[in-house]
Amino acid sequence: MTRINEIVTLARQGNVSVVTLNNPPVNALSHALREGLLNAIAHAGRDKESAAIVIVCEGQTFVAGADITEFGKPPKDPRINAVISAIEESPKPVVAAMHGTVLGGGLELALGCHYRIAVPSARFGFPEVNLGIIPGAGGTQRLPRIVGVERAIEMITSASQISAAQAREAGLLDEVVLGELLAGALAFAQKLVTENRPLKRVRDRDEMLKPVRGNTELFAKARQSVGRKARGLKAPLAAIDAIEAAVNLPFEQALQREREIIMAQVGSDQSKALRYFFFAEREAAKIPGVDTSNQPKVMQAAVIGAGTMGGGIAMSFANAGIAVTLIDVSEQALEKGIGIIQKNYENTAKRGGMSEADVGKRMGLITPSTKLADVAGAEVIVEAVFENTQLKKTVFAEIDRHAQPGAILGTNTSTLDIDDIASATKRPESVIGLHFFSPANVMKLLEVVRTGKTAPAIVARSMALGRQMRKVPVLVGTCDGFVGNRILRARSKQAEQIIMYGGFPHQVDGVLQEFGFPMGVFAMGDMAGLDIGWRIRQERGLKSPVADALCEMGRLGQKTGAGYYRYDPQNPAGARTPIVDPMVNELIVKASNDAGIERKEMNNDLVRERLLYPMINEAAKILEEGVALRASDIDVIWIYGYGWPRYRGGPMHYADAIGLRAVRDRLREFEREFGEAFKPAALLDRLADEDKTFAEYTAEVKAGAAKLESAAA
Ligand code: T1G
Repeated sequence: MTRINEIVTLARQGNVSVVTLNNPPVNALSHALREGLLNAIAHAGRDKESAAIVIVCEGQTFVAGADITEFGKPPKDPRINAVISAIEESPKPVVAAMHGTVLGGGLELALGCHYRIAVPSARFGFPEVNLGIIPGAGGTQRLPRIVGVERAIEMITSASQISAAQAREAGLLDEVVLGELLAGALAFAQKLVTENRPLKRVRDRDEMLKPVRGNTELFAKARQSVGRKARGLKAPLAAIDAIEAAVNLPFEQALQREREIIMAQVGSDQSKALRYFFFAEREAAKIPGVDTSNQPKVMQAAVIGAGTMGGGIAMSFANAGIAVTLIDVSEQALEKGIGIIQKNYENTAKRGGMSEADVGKRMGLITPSTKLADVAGAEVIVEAVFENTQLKKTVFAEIDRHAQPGAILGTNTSTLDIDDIASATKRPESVIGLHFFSPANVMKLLEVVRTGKTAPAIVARSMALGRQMRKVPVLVGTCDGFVGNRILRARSKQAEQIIMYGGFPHQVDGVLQEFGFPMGVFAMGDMAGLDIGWRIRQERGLKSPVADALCEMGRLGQKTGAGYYRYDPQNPAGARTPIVDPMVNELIVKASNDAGIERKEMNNDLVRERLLYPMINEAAKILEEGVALRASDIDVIWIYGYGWPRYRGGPMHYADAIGLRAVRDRLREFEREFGEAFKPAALLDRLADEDKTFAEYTAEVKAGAAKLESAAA
């Protein structure tokens, strides 16, 4: 065996050279890997005893793409394309032997090989658009030559993965290896040599392109449907440009076109934001001083309350293969809750999202009960009863009596004081907020809310449980509204102010949708039901002139056919599509007059800044209070829980991109004109004065914590 460099080795077994890549954790195509691979191919090429070459990887996966940490830095030779050309031009057949998740540059590398084989569990895909770029090493050129243009467009613009069986069926794989991968690869390579099989260069294939050459309609249609789904993300449309070039231009020219497109994208705001988010999402799982990785898997859970949230949470447990007891003291409510769960699963099966057998299996994991004592066998209990402190305390006192020692006692409250709820037990250190988002079986975000008393072990197990449930758990501290809702409240307050001072609901919602949110504030209020906010305002003695007036008129939103907007079941654009109602705008103008407010027209930029800057300001307060560990955690919460467009990175990344001084100065202008509510947070002021970013502040805090930790060690 020859060690080419620290992560690439070369060995020969009989007359087959084996190049082994070992760049943990995901064999990313770093500079060292590219260099090592290129040298290994050259080395094997010169070896007279070698008649074929196999490329295989150590670790969890074959190459999972380019090294994202190298983006934005000066590129180093050899580039990926040079390595792939060397493989493609090899006088000996090169076989990619794959396992794990073969993604992006990894799949491009395989497409540069003459043959591709994999184990049955391997998965294949081009996730580049999730990073705001297109495949940049020939993926848009070679993939359509094998799987066809339409399938290539679908795979690259959706970033979806396909299985080994699907890849075999699509012609992407020459063989699925049932036994040990390397042994299968050696036998396959041997066969190529013995049968003197041709060196199939993908770039030479044209049979899948010829039929669509010049077919502009196909691409126009693709742009239309992809454009609709992309909602402002640019990369999927750019990918269609590159694939169209593959069809209509000579290979090298089209490859150059692909290169030009990706080089322009790498420096784009969208790609910077998406790459930031890629690492932010992974960082959120890491809690200083708490080991969340080696935690035991949860086998048995219990959920209390079979309402909308309780039912969705029980489904999330079952979807992750965790047995769950769904408890509701009311037999009727339990029956209704179980019925809704069954219906949800059956609807998913009808849409082909799961098999009938899966429906049975998931339902089999959910055990209904009316007895609170049945929490006894659960390692985690999630209380999801009506949002009332006294009721929750009664439930927690009961849970405390029956739950096993060490059980996680979770509450799904979104507004109430968790310390107060925990005080109803003798083990407040076991109590934690597990704040799911509606619909809980769909939404990925899980706000894990620790109190001052929550034990680190409960935090660690709750974070691990979140990942086991295939959620994105983010750890936050307690405060009114935690992180997500507290920032949401800042935006909702401004939205109400804007319509009182000159704007209208459709303008506010239009600005947010233009920005990339799936839905605006007022349309979302109508969807959730305006009575929820109305009840909370009445409980807290708060007023909202327009919203209160609408509720008093019975306009509670979609469920009553009218709220801020009107809804028409016959509407060709859809029964849930908001229709602007002049009556509501009149009501708003009257409310302003009654409040003695002089209305002024507002342009969209002003509306956008008045909605988003107070959010950033509230987030800065959350950060300085330590309720969020990192600025990036706030971004993960808003992207996974509140529809902030991923390609804008989240409110904190967005603020850093604008510049904190500009945000702070604008807030000061608003403070002078609209009052104290816009007063910049102390942290925002400091960072603006020091010309720093929230990301730098987070790095400072992290370094400070590490220093303390090592001093304590
Ligand atoms: N580059 C650098 N680091 C990476 C990485 C990558 N491509 N992929 C993962 N990591 C790090 C990650 O930050 C984490 O680090 C650790 O590996 C484990 O990741 C030319 C230009 C492969 C499915 O987009 O989707 O190729 O937090 O926690 O859940 O056309 O990682 O431990 O310090 O996610 O087992 C295209 C991205 C690149 C794939 C594994 N490829 N990765 O999931 O582990 S662009 C991607 C993933 C490209 C070409 C273009 C997942 C995974 P840390 P993890 P996992």
